[in-house]
Parts: sequence; C-alpha cells; structure tokens
Amino acid sequence: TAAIPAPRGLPIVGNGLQVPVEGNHRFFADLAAQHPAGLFKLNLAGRHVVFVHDPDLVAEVCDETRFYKPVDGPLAEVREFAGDGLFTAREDEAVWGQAHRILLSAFSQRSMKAYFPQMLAVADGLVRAWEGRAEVDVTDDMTRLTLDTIALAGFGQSFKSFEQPALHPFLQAMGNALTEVMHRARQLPVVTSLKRKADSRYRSDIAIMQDTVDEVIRARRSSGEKSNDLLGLMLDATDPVTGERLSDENIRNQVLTFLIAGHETTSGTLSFALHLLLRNPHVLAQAYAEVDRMLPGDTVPTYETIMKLDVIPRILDETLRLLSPIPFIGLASRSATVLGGKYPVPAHQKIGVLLKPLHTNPAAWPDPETFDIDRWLPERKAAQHPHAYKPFGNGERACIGRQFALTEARLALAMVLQRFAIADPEGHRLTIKQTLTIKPEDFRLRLRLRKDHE
Ligand code: MNH
Repeated sequence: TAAIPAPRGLPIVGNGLQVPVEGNHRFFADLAAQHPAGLFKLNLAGRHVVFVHDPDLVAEVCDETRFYKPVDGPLAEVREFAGDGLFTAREDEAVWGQAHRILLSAFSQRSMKAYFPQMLAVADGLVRAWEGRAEVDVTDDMTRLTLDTIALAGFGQSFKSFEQPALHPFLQAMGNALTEVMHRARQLPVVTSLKRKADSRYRSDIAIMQDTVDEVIRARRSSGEKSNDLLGLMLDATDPVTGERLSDENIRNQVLTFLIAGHETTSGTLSFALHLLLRNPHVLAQAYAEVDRMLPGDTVPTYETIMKLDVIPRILDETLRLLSPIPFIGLASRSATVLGGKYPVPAHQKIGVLLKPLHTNPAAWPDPETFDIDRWLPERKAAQHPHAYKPFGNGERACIGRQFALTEARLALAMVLQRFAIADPEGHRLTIKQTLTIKPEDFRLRLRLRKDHE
C-alpha cells in the first residue's frame, strides 16, 4: 500500500488558505499537473478530499457499487432552497427515485420535440435582440436565453428577458441567492451566522423564489389546464414503482432545481463554444458551411434539421471537454476501499473528480489542449477511454437535462451563425468567472449581419 500524495499544508487550516477564492480551477489544474499518479489529497480546513484526474482511477470512483454522491459542501447550501429536488436529494431519500422515474421520459431525446417550439421562440428572441446591435455581452445574453427557455418549456412561464433591461424579480432573487451560496460554501459557519443582513436578504430571496413557483403551481392546478410541459407531467404522473405522486412541495423544489441546474451550465457552454470558435477559425468556417447547407437564407430550423447537424454537435462536445462549466463532481466511498490497487481510503472518504485535468489527461487524450472536433467522429469516439469524459456527471446521478441542454444549445448556435458574422477585434483573452459553475467573464462579441455583406 501507499499513501496518497498530499501537498504540504499549514497546521489546522491545512491547504484551505492555499485555495484561491477566485479562479481555483487554475489552482487545481496546476496541482493535477504536479501529480502524474492521477490523485492527490488536500486538507481543506478539516475536510479531507481526495482529488482524482487519472481516467482509470475515475473509472473506479464512478463505480456506483463502491461510491455515491454525497450532498455536502456547496450542494448542502443549494439544498437550502432546492430541498429534495433531484440535484440536491440524498440517495437515501425515496423521493429521488420517484422523481427520477417520473421525469426520465420527460427528458428523453424524444420529448425534446415537444419543447422545440418554445426553444425556437426564445432563440428567435435572442437573434432578434442581436440584430440591432454591433456588440453584445455574450454570457449575459446566453443566460437570458437559457433561463427563458427552461422557464417556458418547463413551466409555461415567459420571463421575456430580451424585452426588458432588468431581469425579472424572480431571476434577480435567484442570482442573489446563488451568489450567497458561494459565499457560504467558502466561509466558516460562524461567519455566516454573524452576517445577519446577508442572511435576512438570503431568506427573503428564497421566499421570493418559492412563493413565485408556488403561485405558478396553484394557478396551473386551479385552471385545470392540461399541458405536456414538465410541470404538467409532474402534477399528474405517478411513479410506476411506488404508485406515489410527487407532493406540491417536491414539485416546487424540482421547478427551482431545473431553473438553477438548467441555466448557468448551458449558458456557459454556449459562451465557451463561441470563444473557442473565434480561437479556431477553421472550425468556425466548417460551422458556417454546415449552417449554410442545412439552413440556407432565412430557413426556420425544424427539430429534424437540428437533429441532423453534425459539426455543431461536435463543437459542443469538444467545448464541454476543454471548458466544462462544472469544474468537478463530488463522490464518497461507501465503505473502506483501495484505489488503484494500492491507495487505501476509509469509508465516506470525500472524492473530487477534477473535470478539466481528466478531460485533458494525456493518458486518454492525444494532443489534449487542441480544439479538435474530429475526436468526436464515430470511429475516434468509439476508441476513447470510457471514463475520460464526464461533463454531465456519472451514473444514475448524471445530468437528467443533457438532451435538453444539447438540443437548446445546437439550435441557438445554429441560429446565431446563420445570421451573424462574429468577431472579437479586441482579441478576447479568456478570463473565467466562477460561481457554482464557470463561465467567461466580460466576453463581448462584435456582430454584423451576414446577409448584408454577401
Ligand atoms: Mn445538469 C446534474 C452538468 C444542463 C438538470 N448536470 C448534473 C451534473 C452535471 C451536470 C455534471 C451532476 C452533478 C453532480 O454529480 O453533483 N447540466 C450539466 C451541463 C449542462 C447541464 C454541463 C449543460 C450543458 N442540467 C442541465 C439542464 C437541466 C439540468 C438544461 C434541466 C433542464 N442536471 C440537472 C439535474 C441534475 C443535474 C436535475 C441532477 C440529477 C440527479 O441527481 O438526479
């Protein structure tokens, strides 16, 4: 047996103070590079976490008979308002399985056809808003797009974020609450309890969110209207295994969960994709060629056309490899076990899978830093290491919204490229803003209408 490599820390706080508050993705990338064995252990002010980035070790911790997803750290904070929704439910809560079984078909690729008109309406709002502008803030507008899409397709709520300068009060409350979650995850509980003003604002933001959603549910129930959106499904369906229905409180938690889990990640992906396209003009040219072939002129995309795209989906796959909006996934051992045949870990050992170091690990990826969408051609994809790519998490607790996100992102990217020639004359240098997820910061794009210049 061997001890897991551990960079030296300070007494009591351990490595806690060495982890920078902003930009800790780079801190972890550096540590990963210094630990070619593929794992290392940090003491984060008393929380001992084993970080892994070697694909074979990741394969081990992704074995759900040996490891599970614990709801702790920032997830425990999100649970304050997302409760027992899918993302923050504990594995021992029966309601996770009930909701998972009820919602699985609603998130299948087949169901995406039903949400397509709403996705199209919101994406059309984005390109219309951009038509009058020479320069746009990409990340802000992608966030408007993804929030409006999940709200409209999921619950029939129209936030109309492109039509007004300020975000809807619900969205402001959610943004504030998520910022507070990040503060709380980083500060000691005693500090949180001393910050009375921040706490009362947090409580009132949570109340605004919960009341808004409760009202949507009440209105839907009293109207008696049947709708095949996510909300309609949750209100009517029973779990095939237990025969139970979801409670109104659980449904509210799911609605909040989809709004939270469903917007930052997808908007980050779209923003990073545009950044990487500007950096790789030969790929951008391929994307334009695809759009011109599949959606010539002002052709309005249909679901079928979007599903036939080839270059744009590979751009998204490769974007999620190099710039995965979720930097890591948390797991824990069910019982004492041994990693890699020689590293013993105790029961309930916290594990962090570092996605960027995994996704660029030379043991699994040739030429790892190159943006190469041909990695995702069927033959090359089939030859990839089966556990070297986890942008959507793992196993049963993997992202249920994957098809939703990818359908929405394909459509939005296709419509943007159909209309606009994009450039960043200032030579966009990527700075990353980290909240629960990572996104580009201050990413502006210069636009001109393509048809005006043909
Ligand atoms: Mn999503 C879980 C990534 C879009 C709803 N999502 C996860 C996890 C990752 C993830 C990683 C696993 C987290 C963990 O292990 O703790 N999600 C993404 C990415 C995108 C994304 C990269 C976009 C790109 N997710 C979406 C969308 C929705 C959604 C869109 C909803 C409409 N995700 C979820 C839910 C879960 C989840 C719900 C929790 C699933 C469960 O545990 O049952």
